[in-house]
Amino acid sequence: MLHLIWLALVSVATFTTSLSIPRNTGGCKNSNWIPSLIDADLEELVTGLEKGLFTSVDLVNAYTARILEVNDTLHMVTELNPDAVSIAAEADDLRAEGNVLSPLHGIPILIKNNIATDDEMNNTAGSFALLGAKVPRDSTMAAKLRKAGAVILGKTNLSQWANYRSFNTSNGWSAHGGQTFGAYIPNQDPSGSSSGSGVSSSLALALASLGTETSGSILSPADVNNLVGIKPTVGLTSRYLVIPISEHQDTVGPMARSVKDAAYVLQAIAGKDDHDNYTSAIPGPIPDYVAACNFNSLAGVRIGVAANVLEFYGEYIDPPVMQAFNEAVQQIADAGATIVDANFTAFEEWNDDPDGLVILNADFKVGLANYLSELTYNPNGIENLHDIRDFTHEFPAEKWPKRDTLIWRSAFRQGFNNTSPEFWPAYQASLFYGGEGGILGALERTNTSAVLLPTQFSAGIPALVGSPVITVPMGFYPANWTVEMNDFGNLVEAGPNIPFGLSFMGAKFSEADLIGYAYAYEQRTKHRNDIQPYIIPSTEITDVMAK
Ligand SMILES: *[C@@H]1O[C@H](CO)[C@@H](O)[C@H](O)[C@H]1NC(C)=O
Ligand SMILES: *[C@@H]1O[C@H](CO)[C@@H](O)[C@H](O)[C@H]1NC(C)=O
Ligand SMILES: *[C@@H]1O[C@H](CO)[C@@H](O)[C@H](O)[C@H]1NC(C)=O
Ligand SMILES: *[C@@H]1O[C@H](CO)[C@@H](O)[C@H](O)[C@H]1NC(C)=O
Ligand SMILES: *[C@@H]1O[C@H](CO)[C@@H](O)[C@H](O)[C@H]1NC(C)=O
Ligand SMILES: *[C@@H]1O[C@H](CO)[C@@H](O)[C@H](O)[C@H]1NC(C)=O
Ligand SMILES: *[C@@H]1O[C@H](CO)[C@@H](O)[C@H](O)[C@H]1NC(C)=O
Ligand SMILES: CC(=O)N[C@H]1CO[C@H](CO)[C@@H](O)[C@@H]1O
Ligand SMILES: CC(=O)N[C@H]1CO[C@H](CO)[C@@H](O)[C@@H]1O
Repeated sequence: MLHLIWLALVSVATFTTSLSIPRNTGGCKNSNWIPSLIDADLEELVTGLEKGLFTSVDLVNAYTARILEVNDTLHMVTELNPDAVSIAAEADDLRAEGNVLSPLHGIPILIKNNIATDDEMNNTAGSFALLGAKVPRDSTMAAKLRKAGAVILGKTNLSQWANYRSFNTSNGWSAHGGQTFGAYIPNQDPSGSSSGSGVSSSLALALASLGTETSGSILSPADVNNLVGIKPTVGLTSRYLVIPISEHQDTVGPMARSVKDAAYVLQAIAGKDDHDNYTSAIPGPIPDYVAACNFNSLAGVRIGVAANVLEFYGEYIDPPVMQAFNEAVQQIADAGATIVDANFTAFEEWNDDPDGLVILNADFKVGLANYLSELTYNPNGIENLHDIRDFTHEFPAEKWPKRDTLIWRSAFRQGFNNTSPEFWPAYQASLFYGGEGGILGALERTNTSAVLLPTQFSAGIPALVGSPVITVPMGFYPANWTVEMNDFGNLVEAGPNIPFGLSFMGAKFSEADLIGYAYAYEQRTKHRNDIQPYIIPSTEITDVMAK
């Protein structure tokens, strides 16, 4: 098993048949058809709401019951929003008056527990240090969801501090939320750091969820939880009042069961924000991401394969992944695309560079202090990384030293932060590996519109330049695949039935194009339907409807 440790501890995982549950195929929908939640897409829910077949309150109650069915096993949601039912009732009232704010109106969404809300819910990044802290207002992400009429149903568990704490821990573990597990094999490594968002979306515990990514934290949990994940261009979605790792690399994006649902969510959250000046780089109006979902969008397009990255990993690429990838490339060619090599010319150089954490270390110290300075109530008086380290070492539930804080030590040992002159050359090197020597150079030189890789290899390079990536389910590990544990020894990292995805990497702000290609591939393959989780909540909308 190849262990890829990007900044967001990506672990590779794994499949097979298991139970075969009948799925809604879309056939025989009579006019009062109520979809099964694991299969329901946004448009089906909206149809049901419009026809009055069920209400947003019903949706909140159904999804909540589903969460409670599996929370003891999977620990994917850390807090439910105590106001969710009343928010849904308001959405129902507005709809009854003909006032529908957006396609997400009245639709429950879960958000990662590093995206702040100005309500009863805590925003902790999984640390007890921030339990009870208050923010001055909603994060821009939460505000945009509310403005779209969505119901923020709860907060999802994550790898603590978005995985920026320990070199030896487990994906999906936080002191405050416990250990999240994936649903495709018992004790599955959910990957991270948007672990709870991944598990929750896959089991339809909400329509979709928001995750955050610094390097792999949306893509990797989407990969192993059988999901579509969109890692947007840094700056397309505001990070205001999101607990940061790196202003240069952090981004917030949707994790959903289909490309179109993810597109709807991205539509609601993308856009400029005075509180995050990286959003000022957005070129022009936000495109119509939903309209970009076009079955024919691969026709006549040049698509690259980062062949030298595949060669670099060589025998470490698991045969089921390589086989599925080769099939995917063929299907994309069959859909009308021209396939060419689009190599990342500095890939080996990047891999050999020992300075992998310099940018993040530098950004984290400053960004974290900025976030903490925004708090209007700070119960433990935590102002900076030193305070957090001290708190973590002294507070038993933080499980130190079993869960180490060695990433922070590396940040302290690096004497400078992102305001110092030393930062600049390191940042330029990083931009070179990701840009000219990475994805941006590859796109430019080969005149391609997107570059493909198996998702487990796709996060690191685009992270360096903040360029977008979309992952779509591509396959799963077979029944005879050997079970392997993670290094920490508590999670099944590889084994039968574990899904994996295909990534489309593009130029900055090319999300609409990537969504088109991803949709064209998804609609031709529908690999999400190939496998079932071993645990599926059973509550459906009809179970909670007032009789
Ligand atoms: C937030 O944390 C506080 C302190 O532990 C707790 O009392 C409160 O119930 C939490 N909020 C929610 C919505 O769980
Ligand atoms: C945002 O502000 C920072 C600090 O003032 C600056 O370094 C950066 O270039 C700005 N970014 C954009 C996209 O304007
Ligand atoms: C790049 O590819 C597009 C088709 O995707 C084509 O129309 C265009 O002429 C090509 N440009 C160059 C410089 O080859
Ligand atoms: C890309 O890399 C592969 C593997 O190293 C190599 O065989 C191929 O020739 C390269 N393609 C181009 C166009 O340079
Ligand atoms: C960043 O570094 C500068 C220069 O060394 C220092 O003055 C500043 O306090 C540091 N900021 C943080 C948040 O550590
Ligand atoms: C697993 O099964 C596949 C065919 O289904 C076979 O090609 C492969 O050799 C088997 N692997 C092991 C480790 O038994
Ligand atoms: C990681 O932690 C586990 C559990 O504490 C331990 O068994 C293992 O030896 C550690 N690995 C390393 C490389 O420190
Ligand atoms: C925190 C929380 O909501 N936990 C719930 C998990 O599910 C069980 C039922 O199985 C509830 O009793 C817990 O309250
Ligand atoms: C809401 C919820 O499910 N919270 C759970 C998170 O995980 C811990 C254990 O790790 C449970 O005790 C909580 O109930």
